Amino acid sequence: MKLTELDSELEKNQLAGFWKTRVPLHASEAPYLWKWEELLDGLMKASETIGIEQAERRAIQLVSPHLPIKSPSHTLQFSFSIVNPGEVARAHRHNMAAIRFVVQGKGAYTAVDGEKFPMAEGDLILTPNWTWHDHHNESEDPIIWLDGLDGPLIRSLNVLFFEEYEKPEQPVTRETGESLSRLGFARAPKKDETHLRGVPFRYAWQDTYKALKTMSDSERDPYDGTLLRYINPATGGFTYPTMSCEIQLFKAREKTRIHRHTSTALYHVFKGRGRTAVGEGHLEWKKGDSFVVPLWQPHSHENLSDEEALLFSINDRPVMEALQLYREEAGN
Ligand code: GTQ
Ligand code: FE2
Repeated sequence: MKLTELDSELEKNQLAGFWKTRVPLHASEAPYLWKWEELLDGLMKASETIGIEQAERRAIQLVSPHLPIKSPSHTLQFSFSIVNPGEVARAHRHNMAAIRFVVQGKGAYTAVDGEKFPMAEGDLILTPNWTWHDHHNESEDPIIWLDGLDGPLIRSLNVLFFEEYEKPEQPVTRETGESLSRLGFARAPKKDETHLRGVPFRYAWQDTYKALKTMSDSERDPYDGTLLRYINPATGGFTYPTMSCEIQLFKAREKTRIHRHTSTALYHVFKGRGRTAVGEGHLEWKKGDSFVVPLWQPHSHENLSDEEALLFSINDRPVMEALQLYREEAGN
């Protein structure tokens, strides 16, 4: 029998000979940077054009020109939301895990599973997978925050579920600050399985910044400067099983060494200006910009100013570690 005959016979029976197949290997992905000015312009126009009742969320997402999906990476996404004074973004839940990192404004709150979490610049608020959440702006000015989600990963697993709450707002059933009292201090680890998913929580900027400043004198990573992970306060592990949130500080003119790893990271510049070398090229960044460092691309960071620089980021390292796929290598 001829090989071509065999192949066509197999094809008719929904089969394929492995001799024909070349399994596609990892293809290197291109980095990309989104500038703050264009994004802010889009947000201002959206806040005039789109009513909050019209859009489930008034958010603008980052889209990589190098991917087949509308996303900045194949696992994680960034979008930016603007909520005007008096507006309520109605309650819903989904099994994408989400985070809010407040970029501009104050006097708003997100309600998560019955607790109000105040939002001001630099605060990080967690809404784990399947928790009810609605957003409120009680201040006189618009508020802008960064949404980080594991959406592309959840969609690629075809396991995305979504529910709208029966009313625009969920009832508040807990004291503000309750989660901090219950979880935010050292105590015996919880046995409760639901905590493995992550917990509703707020990391206040004041505390984050104090911790970073204290660390920066003593503990510095050669590849990441002074880096802080926002840990799940119930388990001491990653923020979520699908996503780690981190913030890092680079001192004036600090330059890191090159490495690469199998996790993908999305960055947002919270303060300062600098340059991240990725692969053959580099991304030059300043406050408000966002960028992606795709997996396995050698990269290093440099603070180009005489003041400190701060990068907030999310990455999919927890997934890579859980699947025994995490690998890291030093560069030259
Ligand atoms: O605020 O609940 O940017 O569910 C994307 C999906 C924001 C949100 C986004 C969401 C939200
Ligand atoms: Fe949501």
